[in-house]
Amino acid sequence: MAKTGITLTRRGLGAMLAVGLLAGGLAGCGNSDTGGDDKSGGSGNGKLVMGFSQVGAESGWRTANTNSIKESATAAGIELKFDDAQGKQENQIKALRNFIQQKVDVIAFSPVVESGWDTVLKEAKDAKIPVILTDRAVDSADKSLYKTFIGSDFVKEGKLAGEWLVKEKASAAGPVNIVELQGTTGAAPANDRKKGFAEAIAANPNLKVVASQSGDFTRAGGKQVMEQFLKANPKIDVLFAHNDDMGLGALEAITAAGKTPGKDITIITVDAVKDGMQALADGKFNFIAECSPLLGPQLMDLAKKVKAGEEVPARVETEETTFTQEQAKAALPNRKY
Ligand code: GYE
Repeated sequence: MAKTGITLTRRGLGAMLAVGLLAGGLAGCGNSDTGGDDKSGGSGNGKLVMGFSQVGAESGWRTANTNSIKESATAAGIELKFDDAQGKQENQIKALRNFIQQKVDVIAFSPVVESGWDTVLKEAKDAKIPVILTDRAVDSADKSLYKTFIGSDFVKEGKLAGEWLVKEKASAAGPVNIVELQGTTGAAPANDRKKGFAEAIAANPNLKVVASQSGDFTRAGGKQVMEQFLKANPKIDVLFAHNDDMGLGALEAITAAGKTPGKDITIITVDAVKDGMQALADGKFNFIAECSPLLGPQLMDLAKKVKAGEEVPARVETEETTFTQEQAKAALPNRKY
């Protein structure tokens, strides 16, 4: 993915939140939180109207992301029509068509999978409604179908995870067997994290992925697939899970199989949500590559710029770091999500 654009900083988030709270509380929760029912375009009160289609509620990351978007919309004085697609692309397409019909000012969405968006994006373009991609990318060849993309570099996250493992297992004499819990099939973070990790571990021929399957980014999925991995593979040395939640689900399967997570099996995950950081601090995980869900403030800022016809960078990248067990212990008391 192109590396142009600016870096997201979290400066200003506190101030924006404070303004939002003073302005009358947080946006409500619920499946289809459609704000006003005005169908004639605009909010009728001068506010910018944003239609936002969320993937679902599959993980701690997603919950933090939804909260960030709702809180930042309130803080920025943006009317938010929020739709939860419950993990289904068809629901997202329906939601986008609804937003087009309602003539919202800006559409933002986090595409559940990468492919299959051209038709509906073209419909938005024809209706002159700008689209901002958040968190996950689409594979459309026509880049004019959306204004900008804000989110993380998932290939880099996979690479950071793999590079840590290469160092950790540098002195391993024999084969190191790795199992991989992939995210949702076809999702950008699943495709890209797999790719980055594979590229990094190629540096040590001892490191071998012996099984790789989707756990759909959920705890239940992670637990179930890890159970299968454990049954089918007598020697598992490492688990790479594409997010914390699948890693947390896998912990149960590993313990139930009589193994000690973090010792018998080295566990690497992505995200760094609170529960993941706790597992890392407790010695059950070994390493986390961070992925920030706090995209709301920057998204609202971009929406205002896009609406005003201002130029925006093609890609706005989030700031990320990595955590070892010691670093997780230090960071945990101040972890907000
Ligand atoms: O890592 C995972 C969530 O798209 C970056 O989706 C996001 C991913 C995140 O379900 O926990």
